[in-house]
Amino acid sequence: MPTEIALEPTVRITQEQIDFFHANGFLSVPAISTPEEIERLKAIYDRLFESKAGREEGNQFDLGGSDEDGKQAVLPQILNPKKYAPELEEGLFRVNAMAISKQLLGEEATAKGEHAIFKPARFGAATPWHQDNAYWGPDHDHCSLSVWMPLQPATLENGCMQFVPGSHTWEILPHHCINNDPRVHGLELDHPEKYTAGAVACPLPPGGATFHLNKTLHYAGPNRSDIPRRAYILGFGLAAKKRETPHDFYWNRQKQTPREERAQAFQKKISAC
Ligand SMILES: O=C(O)CCC(=O)C(=O)O
Repeated sequence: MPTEIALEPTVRITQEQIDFFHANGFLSVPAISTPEEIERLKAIYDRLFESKAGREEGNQFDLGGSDEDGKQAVLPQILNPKKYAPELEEGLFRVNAMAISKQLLGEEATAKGEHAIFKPARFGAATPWHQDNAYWGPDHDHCSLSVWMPLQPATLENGCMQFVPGSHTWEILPHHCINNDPRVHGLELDHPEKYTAGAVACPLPPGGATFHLNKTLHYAGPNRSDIPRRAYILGFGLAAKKRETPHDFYWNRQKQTPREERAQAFQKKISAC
């Protein structure tokens, strides 16, 4: 039997980059992968979206629209893509993302889930301004980050990431479902114009990555280009801490999404087997 050789990280960030991250709540790194790996990931990524992997389970859905069957999604998302393509477990991107996350958060940081957000050419919608923490359970405090890696150049035209420097130190701000439609899973910050004046855009080459904290305000524009915009996102974090008083994330209680209905129907189906 051949012995598998574990990949070693190929990137280490400097103290200056670590300080920048903690001062601003985000960091841009030019390469965590290789062109060969990006080509391999792109083929898997396209296969998963085209085959609607995870849809029945509620893990593939339209983050930005009402998510009806047969309607083209404006912001297709897959949660936990590696469940549908175990070959995604392997890769330098993952090893480098983890190593840099440990430099930023500490050695105790562990993997906290992953997802993929696709913006079809000339069609993909904006991902509105939000804080990731606004999606999560209200009874814990989190210290985590997301590693956002594009599989083609990420530009202002196709929807690169944009961040508000320093917003990671703010409270979790009020959000609502996109278009105030409770069928839409995606969240949008209330009155973004009040908070986003100093936003910074982070264009990247394929296989580069941005790192941002759980309260950093961020946005990615619509895809107005002729090429699809593919992003793969890995989460890392420390253990969440139970709060004495839970947050009131009323925006999540108002949701009634087809994604959740599919997830519940799927659970019922498998528990009946
Ligand atoms: O890919 C996008 O359009 C947005 C990604 C995002 O919001 C995130 O990674 O937290």
